[in-house]
Amino acid sequence: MAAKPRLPSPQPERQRRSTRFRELLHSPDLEFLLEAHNGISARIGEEAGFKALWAGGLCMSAQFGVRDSNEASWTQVLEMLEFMVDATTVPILLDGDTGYGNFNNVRRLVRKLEQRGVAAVCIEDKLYPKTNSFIDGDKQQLADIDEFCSRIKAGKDAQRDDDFCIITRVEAFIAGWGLAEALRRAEAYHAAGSDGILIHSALATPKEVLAFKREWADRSPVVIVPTKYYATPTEVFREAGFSLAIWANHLLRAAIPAMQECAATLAREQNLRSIEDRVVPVKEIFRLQGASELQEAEDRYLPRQGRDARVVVLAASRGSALGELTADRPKAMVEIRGQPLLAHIVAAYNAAGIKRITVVRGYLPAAIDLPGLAYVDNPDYADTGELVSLARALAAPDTDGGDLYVSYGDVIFKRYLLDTLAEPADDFVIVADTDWSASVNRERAADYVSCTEPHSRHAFYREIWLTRCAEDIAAPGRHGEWMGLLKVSARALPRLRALVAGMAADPAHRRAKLHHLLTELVARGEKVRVVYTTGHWLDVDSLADVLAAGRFT
Ligand code: SPV
Ligand code: MG
Repeated sequence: MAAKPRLPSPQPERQRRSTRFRELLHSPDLEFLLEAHNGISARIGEEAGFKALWAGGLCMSAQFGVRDSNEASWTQVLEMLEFMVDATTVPILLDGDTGYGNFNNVRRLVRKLEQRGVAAVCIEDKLYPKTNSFIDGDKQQLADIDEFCSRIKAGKDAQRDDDFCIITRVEAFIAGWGLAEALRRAEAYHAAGSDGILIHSALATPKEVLAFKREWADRSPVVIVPTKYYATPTEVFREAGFSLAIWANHLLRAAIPAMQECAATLAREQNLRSIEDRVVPVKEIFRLQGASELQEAEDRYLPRQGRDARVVVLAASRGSALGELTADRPKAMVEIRGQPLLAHIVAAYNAAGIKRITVVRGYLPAAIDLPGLAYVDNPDYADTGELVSLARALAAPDTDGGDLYVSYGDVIFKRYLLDTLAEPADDFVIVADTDWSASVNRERAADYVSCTEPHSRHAFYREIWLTRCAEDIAAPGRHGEWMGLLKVSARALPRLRALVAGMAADPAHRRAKLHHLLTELVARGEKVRVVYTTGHWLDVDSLADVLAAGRFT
């Protein structure tokens, strides 16, 4: 079963990782560390149940694509460790190579590791730059014992957390020296303050490490890396009393043939079919990254406006007054400044972070084909009004989820008007243009509003409510012109749906417009909040409007 996604440890850990590492080091049982070389492999290792991880130099340099010869700088290693620490909760033992220099480099390393939450470091008694132990091991030069002890002492003096461990790695067997040299070095490192000895061997049998452990006994914990003597039963290590066994490179070695095979197959077959069943679905990557935690956090922290909001754009009518311009396309697709009207409307919503948009089509539906939109058709557009189109849209699942914005397909507006609509938390909100005189002399009908009070500076702090919306409201009751923008809260959406469906089913409302709906809402006791603004919108009804829209900036 898939593990629960988890944010890299936002809660305080019960115990410091350094303390847990020290406990593992001193536990009477043989404990296991798995290699990890980046954040995702570290998380995979922890999920598999490893109580601690080995940030190995070989695999970390390999994942960077460089050699295990200090080609990656120690700060690059540190950067990667930070990701690994963030991706996990278990202690990480860094393979710190030789300590990246002398005593001074080691003490700075220790401080930095503590700051980044790394539990422990292992340093080996060779010279900088190091070479991997399995490459010409016997040609490798060991560090001077006293000089290496100065690295250990400086590291121990530098640590601020008493539980931070410095493991010292004895390379005497690797370099072709015998048991006596290994013991002499281990003794000196122990005296210098080392917390445990990693005894390394490149033999195919555990002969050397077992001989060391017999002589060393329990002076301090002993760590092994059985890469070459892999065939040895684990029971042998347990009986010998080793403290930690490190599986030092196996995640990367497992990944390499999988990647090689995948790459070769894709290069050969030039399609994904045969590979799909052999790779994890991308959702497994998301899980390992903790993507669902981020989604929950977005719900907690991000402003809701726009994220779940839906839009219905009513674009069913032809717009006959535009003549030839709408012979082959509906009005919503007439171009203004090189873009269909509808594209301007979509852009305004998108700019406000709203992307779930359903367009109701009627006249020449195939001509409305902008990408990324949902479409609902009203085939009866020619003898029905906007209310029926809205009813069709509200019956579609796309309009469910968050607040709903209703817009006309021939009204363009400045994006800030959406913020104006979004701000009040009321169930129904409309914007009304106080400069209604701009429409008075035009031939088309306008939707006027009558409100609880007219616009005035004194009304700035007061909430204004709709009392009626109609084409025939005369002055002085005419307080503004409705711009055709309506916001309905997610809470009120079921009520709107029921009302619209009921009205649309009534033949008396077959040609009803949206102002009928607004007036009906008020008649039913719903409060429709009115926000007064001035200008910054344009409805496109005539050729003169098309020209004016071209100048709309
Ligand atoms: C590593 O994993 O980087 C080690 C172990 O140091 S070994 O490769 O065996 O040297
Ligand atoms: Mg190494």
